[in-house]
Amino acid sequence: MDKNTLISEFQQVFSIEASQAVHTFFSPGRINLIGEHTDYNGGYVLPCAITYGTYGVVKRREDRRVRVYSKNFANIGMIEFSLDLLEFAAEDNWANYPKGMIRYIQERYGSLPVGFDMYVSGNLPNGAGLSSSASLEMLMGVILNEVYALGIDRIELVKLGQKVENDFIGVNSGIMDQFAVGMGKVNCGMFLDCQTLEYEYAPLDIGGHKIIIINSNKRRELADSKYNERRSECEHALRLLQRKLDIQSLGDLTEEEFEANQFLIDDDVLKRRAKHAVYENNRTKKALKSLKEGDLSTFGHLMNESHLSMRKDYEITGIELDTLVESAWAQPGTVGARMTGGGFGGCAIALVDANEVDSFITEVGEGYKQKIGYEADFYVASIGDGTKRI
Ligand code: GAF
Repeated sequence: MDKNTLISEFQQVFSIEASQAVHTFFSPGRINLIGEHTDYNGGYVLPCAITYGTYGVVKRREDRRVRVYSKNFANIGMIEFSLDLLEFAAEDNWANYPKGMIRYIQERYGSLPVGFDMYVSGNLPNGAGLSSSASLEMLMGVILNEVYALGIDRIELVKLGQKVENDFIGVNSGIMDQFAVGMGKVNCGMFLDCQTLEYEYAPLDIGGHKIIIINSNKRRELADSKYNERRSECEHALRLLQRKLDIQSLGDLTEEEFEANQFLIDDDVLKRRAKHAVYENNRTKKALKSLKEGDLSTFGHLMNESHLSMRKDYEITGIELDTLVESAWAQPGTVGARMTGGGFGGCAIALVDANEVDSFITEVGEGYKQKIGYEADFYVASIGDGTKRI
């Protein structure tokens, strides 16, 4: 998106003269290569930031008002509130994400001296599971940090973003999305230990391959409540295992330890949820190794196993994502494919030979339309940096 266009849209919406200085920022979305529903289980994830995301233009005000406007929610119009009254309000819709971030930053780092006007415009498909909400949270966090020179460490901002999601919005998500959005690095995956927050960047040497993002366009109905349900199922399974094992999280278990102790979980559903978490965690470690060794074929195989586990044991895929992924597997040139993100709709990703991308899109697209009745959208992913000033 062109910076000058963004600035002139901002000036128009807020009736601000062209001569006044403004600040512009970009915050990405994310895909997760592997390591799904492992973050809140104390495990590993391997996401990357993408070059689609959310742009923000900001100007400080002289009073304590905040006015925010999103081009993507133009129907909602301008939303206005005070720095001194930052409560969740359903009618404020998307603005609750920045509002929550302002609130927690003020609670921890002191009151901001003045409010601001902010124009937001994004090119991430909404509700597609590419973390448009984490993108907004981190956008707001980085803007406040830089425009008000607060000097907050980036990882602290990531944690505050998660707190907004958990405590302000009410989704018990882990830390992966805010971390990927805030810490992204061009052409790199991020291997993160969600228990210790130790991480390393893993260069994505995928040779003549592309990562294709496929949006199922299936609305993520009830996704938040089902997400919270999966999380509590894992916590329940953990408590049952802890009656005998000295572990902090499911992420502490090897596959063998799980198999030897799974009898402690006397419920089939809980057992399958825990099995996914344990096996997915170990797959993520193997995936990092294969990436480092340039062994894409093993990497692709792990992606496929990850999807199967989410279909069978975690039960979060659904007919739309299964149709996309199974059709992706059948295409020549596909190295691996899986759903990405929280599930219950949203996106899949596929690692595809660059020469086969066009036919991949045609074949998978047509098959999907025929079976599901509406279209999927395809994007060729570029892996970019985390939230930054532009
Ligand atoms: C969502 C959550 F926000 C993440 O924390 C993570 O749990 C993911 O689903 C599943 O891996 O994106």
